[in-house]
Amino acid sequence: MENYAKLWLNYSEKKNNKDCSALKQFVFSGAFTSDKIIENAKKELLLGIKGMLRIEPEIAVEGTAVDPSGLKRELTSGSKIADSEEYSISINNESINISSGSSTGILYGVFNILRTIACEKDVKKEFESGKTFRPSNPLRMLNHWDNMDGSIERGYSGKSFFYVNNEIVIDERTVFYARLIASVGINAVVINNVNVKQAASYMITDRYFEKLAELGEIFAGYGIGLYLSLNYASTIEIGGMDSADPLNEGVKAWWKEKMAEVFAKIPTLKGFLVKADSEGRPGPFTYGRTQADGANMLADIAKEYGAIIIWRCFVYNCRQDWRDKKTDRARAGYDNFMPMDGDYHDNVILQIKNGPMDFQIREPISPLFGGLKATNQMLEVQIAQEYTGQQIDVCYLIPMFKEILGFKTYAKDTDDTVADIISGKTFNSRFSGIAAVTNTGNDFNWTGNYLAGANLFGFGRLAFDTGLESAEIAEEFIRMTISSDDSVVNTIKEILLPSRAVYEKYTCPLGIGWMVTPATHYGCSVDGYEYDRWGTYHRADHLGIGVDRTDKGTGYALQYNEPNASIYNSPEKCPDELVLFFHHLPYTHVLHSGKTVIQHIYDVHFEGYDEAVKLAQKWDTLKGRVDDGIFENVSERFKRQLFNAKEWCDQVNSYFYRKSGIEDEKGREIF
Ligand code: GCV
Repeated sequence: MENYAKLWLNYSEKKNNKDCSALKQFVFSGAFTSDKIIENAKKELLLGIKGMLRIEPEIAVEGTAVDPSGLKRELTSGSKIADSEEYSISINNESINISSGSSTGILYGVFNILRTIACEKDVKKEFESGKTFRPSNPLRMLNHWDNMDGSIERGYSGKSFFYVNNEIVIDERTVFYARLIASVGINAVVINNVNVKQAASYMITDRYFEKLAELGEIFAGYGIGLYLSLNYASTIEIGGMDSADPLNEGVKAWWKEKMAEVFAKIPTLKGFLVKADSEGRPGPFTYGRTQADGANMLADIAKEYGAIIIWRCFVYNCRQDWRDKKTDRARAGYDNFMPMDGDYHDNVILQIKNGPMDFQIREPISPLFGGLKATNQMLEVQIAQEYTGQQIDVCYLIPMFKEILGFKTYAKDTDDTVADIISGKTFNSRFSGIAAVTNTGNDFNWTGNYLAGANLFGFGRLAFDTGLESAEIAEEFIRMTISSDDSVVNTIKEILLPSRAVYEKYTCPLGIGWMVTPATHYGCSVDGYEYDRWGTYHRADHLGIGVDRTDKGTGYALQYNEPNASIYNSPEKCPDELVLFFHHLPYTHVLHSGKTVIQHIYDVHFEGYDEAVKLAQKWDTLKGRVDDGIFENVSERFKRQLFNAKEWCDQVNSYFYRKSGIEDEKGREIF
């Protein structure tokens, strides 16, 4: 018996699939080489069909050409990763044909068919007239913040399954993980924390090469590229030099030699992720150089190996003085990265967090999306629920990601959205995509709360096809992972779909985040970050609340393209859900909703708690209708969520009642 749940790859028998006659013969065809990926695709198809339909299919493989590795080909010939991953499924005379220009496309076709069966849809009907699928985003990546001592920074589901005591562990779970994430379309994974310290700095030395090569092969067998987070100051920390200046010839020579060694020893390695000049990490600023200088130096050397440098834009002053109202952390990404737009070399991708602060449940979209016009860009979201309930509180994040992707950036004159930019469409960029800080660990169910699995599943599905709806994705997850009983499916959907809005209600009114316990980031502490150095303030006094980020304040609102800049700059035009992010307003200010700011704060906190109670009650109705282990796991989390929601409700309401002295119109109990 495995020590992990098989989640959506459980392949349990599907009794409702009546007509299976078309599912006995499969043909894999197209311009691909028959390689490890094809072998894995065949294995998966056999396993899935046998498990779900109790029949043994025949599989014919008709690959016709060479399929060199995607990234390398893209760097040398200008072709696109997403083109090669496209695949089609059709049915001819009782046989199902999956065709693609790459073996990865074939594997995705197999997972598509297995998903169709697992969701008990009629395969014949689905593919009768033939369908083609093309990933929306070239790079669909997971970022692990796993440390080599086995801990996970912001991990809420146990320890790392990659590392124990500074050693890399490779076992059955590793292979299952590769299958699990490939099945939802993930094609890239960074396996170590962006804060690269201690043993992790030695990943690029022969201490770890052998294991990394083995791990890279496993991932490559499922079309997944291996990436490492890099210590920017490696020249100093492991090279014994006294500089990490990107323009220093000695530093460049060290990296040249290092990368030659690393790529020779880990042939499947596709590139590096770098957090520099951020939260105490070293970077080019130390030497008076720009972020572009740092990224380009590494990228120029990595290019020879068909590799890319993903450079994070999370660069801000984390030693701020709360008394200083001019310095604004929200401005930092744009201020630090915009001036060099066009200077980043073509195998550099800037990885940009969805909001200008840090993964709050509600933030505006980073103005770098729409600002940058000549730079490869990638969106970074967080499915690890650091600020969104820590996999205790249920919070299905896909509706939030849909909003982010759909945001109109006005990057050109058209309606270009974030999705258009990161897919490569707006600027015809060569490298782009989406990354999520992942929510997995070695807990039996991988994600702590079983329902948090919907975020892992959903992130992959959405990254592959940004057109999918949140409800569709939730339904697939539930049917494949928990139950195919229609009434169970509907009940769980009714829990997942509103859960983000519920969480926002009891934690983050009108876009004012950060009223959270410092350091751990779980639980309410209204003033926890108010007099701290992190640049995260609500600025509440007895008259009002909010941060003035308009032209009269920090000027952040003006970093957006029009018409967004004018909308955010005006308290009348700014959408309610962000109004306190952009404006300092009196408690008596009347919102678009017709409520005052203070009444809104009271109402959403009471509602948020009440709605959380209703979600928990819905879950209670599933006793005996879902697996006992799943039922107990989620029930236990709901108990903690209700305690948390009640604390948030009472603390926030009491705090603002005491500050403002204004009574709740509805006379509810405030302390
Ligand atoms: C990996 C926030 C988190 C840190 C994280 C950092 C980042 O500050 O609290 O744990 O570090 O973001 O994204 O680099």
